Parts: sequence; structure tokens; C-alpha cells
Amino acid sequence: MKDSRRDFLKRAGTLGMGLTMGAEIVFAENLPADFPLLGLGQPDDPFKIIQKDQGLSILNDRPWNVETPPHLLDDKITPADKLFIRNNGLVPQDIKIDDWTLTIEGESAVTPKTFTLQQLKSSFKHYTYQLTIECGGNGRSEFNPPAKGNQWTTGAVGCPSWTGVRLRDVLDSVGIKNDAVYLGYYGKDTHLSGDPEKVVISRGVPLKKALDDQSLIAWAMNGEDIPLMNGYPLRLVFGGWPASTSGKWLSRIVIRNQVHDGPKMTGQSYRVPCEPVAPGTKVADEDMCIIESMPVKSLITYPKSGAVIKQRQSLDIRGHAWAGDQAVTAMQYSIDFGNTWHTCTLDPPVNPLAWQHWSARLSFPGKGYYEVWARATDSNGNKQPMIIPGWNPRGYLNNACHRIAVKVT
Ligand SMILES: Nc1nc2c(c(=O)[nH]1)N[C@H]1C(S)=C(S)[C@@H](COP(=O)(O)O)O[C@H]1N2
Ligand SMILES: [Mo]
Repeated sequence: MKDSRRDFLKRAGTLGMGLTMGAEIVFAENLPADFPLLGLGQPDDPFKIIQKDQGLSILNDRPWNVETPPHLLDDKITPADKLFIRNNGLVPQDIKIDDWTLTIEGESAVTPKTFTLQQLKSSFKHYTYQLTIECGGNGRSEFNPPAKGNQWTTGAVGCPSWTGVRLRDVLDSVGIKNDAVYLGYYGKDTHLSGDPEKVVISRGVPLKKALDDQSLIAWAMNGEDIPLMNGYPLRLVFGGWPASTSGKWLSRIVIRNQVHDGPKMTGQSYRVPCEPVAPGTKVADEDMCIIESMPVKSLITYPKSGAVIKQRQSLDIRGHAWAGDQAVTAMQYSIDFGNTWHTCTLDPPVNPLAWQHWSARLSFPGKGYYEVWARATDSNGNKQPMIIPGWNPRGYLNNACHRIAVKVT
């Protein structure tokens, strides 16, 4: 392991305490996990601790929940320091890369196996795909009545390039029994209570999604180690599905003969009413359905909202669009609050489940305040709603059109 990585892990170990001390904590081994020390002075720069761009927004630091403003998602391939963080627990500490293992088991596994990272890398073919991951709760802040949970605006999404092995190849080497229907993951993060027995989150996907070409067990992001906050050293990546299915700090996969029932798979978590409900309705658990493929959505990543341009100047806008398991087939913009729509140039995805780039050159009829709205259409003909889509108790799946303000002077 590189020295800088080791130092970082050490620092990340104390970060849960909220402060770094500016000096080595000599008897650190005597402290319970996450013991809140007093500290000597200024807290460390949180962006250094999480290794993210200073322009990201920290919604919460215990656990870390950090989102990316749209103009910082302008890159075609999301850089490591601009990928959002959604943690449900505390980041694992003192990761020893040589000791890291992945176990595949469960009632529908034929011969359970444990792989070291090295064995995983040397036993199976490597694949690299750009895959879009988006938190199911992205956009939650717009729902009314408000939904509890992280108040994400638009930034819990990204599309880095991931390298690893196909989940399918690994599952095949273990053997999948005929009754297998679902897969569940377990990671090495710690529950907020500090109780090592408590599982933070254990979600999964139906076997069909698990066996897709692009379903990866990944150890690299953009050609480097996955950042600690994003799952170092190993994670699942299921493009186009709620990112909560993409288990981080991956240590165990279970092949199940029933729908996986780990923490945050059941009840109201990552589920929406099977039938639409009026805003504010209480919905019984049995009337909630698991979110699968995410809905069609897009972002305007350039310019930043609030752009000022001169009259008669044209404005080049651009961004990305994605549509869960589908492709995006059309992209449009409006400058008159959705009354008329104009076609954008839309690129195909570099591979299935990667976001697609779009651009347009537009001009404005006169001086004043405008909003540019962007709207994507998926291969099933579904369009993004202009305003908030169907309300649901936990505030998932907000795929409303993204808007930016422009002033023409
Ligand atoms: N082990 C583990 N895996 C996890 C989580 C977690 O808290 N622990 N959070 C999930 C959720 S809800 C999301 S949205 C994604 C976020 O991935 P990122 O932090 O790399 O952006 O990771 C998922 N995988
Ligand atoms: Mo999430």
C-alpha cells in the first residue's frame, strides 16, 4: 500500500471523531471507536479528509453525505474528487489490502468460495465500463410535504469509469443453484452505533441484473484505487439502478433463493408506493415496491446557473442524460418555461449504462431573465416531468427537469 494511502487511512480513522488533533494521538489504541476527543484548535479541512473538491456540498459528516453541484459534473468521466458520497455508517478503518477477502455464499450458492483481492484479479477477465450511479434519494429536497433523509438537490449522481471483474463470472465459478433469485451484499463499514455486530446496509439486486455484462465487482475507478469514501478497496457497481445496490467496502455476497432481506431492503427503504398516492399519504409496507431501474434524467452542467450574457450573443449549453437500464433517445431544451422545446445534439453512450452527453447552441429574443430547462426522453418514450414527479413517503426518484437561470443584458 502506498504511504500516502496509509497516512490517509490513519487520518480517516480519526476523522469520525470530528477533528484531527494536529499531532499523533499516542494512546489511540485505548480509545473506543469514534470517541470524541477535545482537540487542540482548528478542525482539519473536511475536504482534505474526504479527498473531495472544495466545491462539493457537505450535507452531513456523520455519516458523510456529500453532493456535487451541477457545474462540477461537467466532465464526461466524473473525476474521483467530484463523485458524491453517500455513507450510511462509518468508513472502515485500517484496511489491510493483502488481507481483504470476498466471500460468495448463501443458500443458493453451489460451492461457497472466498477470494483474496489478488485471486479475484488473476482468476477472471477484467472489464472497464463507465457506469452511472445515482442515489435513489437524489432530488429529495424538492418534495412537498418534505421527506425525511438527506436533502439532496441534484448532485448525488456521477459516472466514473470502473474496472473490475464481471459479477457473473465470479458467480458462475461458485455455481448458482436453480432456485436462485436474488443477490445481497455485505460491506466492512461500521454501524453508527459502533456496534460491530450491526449491519449498516445490505441490499442487492435480482439475479437477472446481477448477471448483466456491465455488473461489476470493481477495484478501480478512473484507473486508480477506488477512493476510500467510495468503497476502497472493492465494491459492486450496478449502473442505472439506485446506487444503494452498489455495495461499498465489499466483503461478502449472498446468493439468495428469496428476495434479499438485509437492512434497508425491507419496509419503506428504497421503496415507493406500488400505485401512485396523494402527497402526504402514509403507505403500508406491503404496498411499497422495491426501486429497480432509475428513471430518465439529465443535468445542465454548463453554464452554471446565474450566467450573464450579452444580447445577441449565443450561448452554448451542455450536460449529460441517463435513463436507468434504458438509453436516452432524445434531448430537448426550453427557454420559455416548457411552452416550446428545441432539439439538442445527443451522443450515444460509450457503453450501455453510461450517461450520454448533449449540447445545444441557443439564443434569446431580448434582454431579461430566462430559465433554461432541459428534458430527456428514454427509449420507452418516457420524458422527464417539468416539475416534481409523483410524491412518495421517502422522497425517491425525483427526475424533474433540471433548470438554470440566465440573465441577458
Ligand atoms: N457498504 C456500504 N455500501 C453502500 C452504502 C453504505 O453506506 N455502505 N451506501 C449506498 C448508497 S445509499 C449509495 S447512494 C451509494 C453511494 O456510492 P458513493 O458514496 O460511492 O457515491 O453507495 C451504496 N453502497
Ligand atoms: Mo443512496
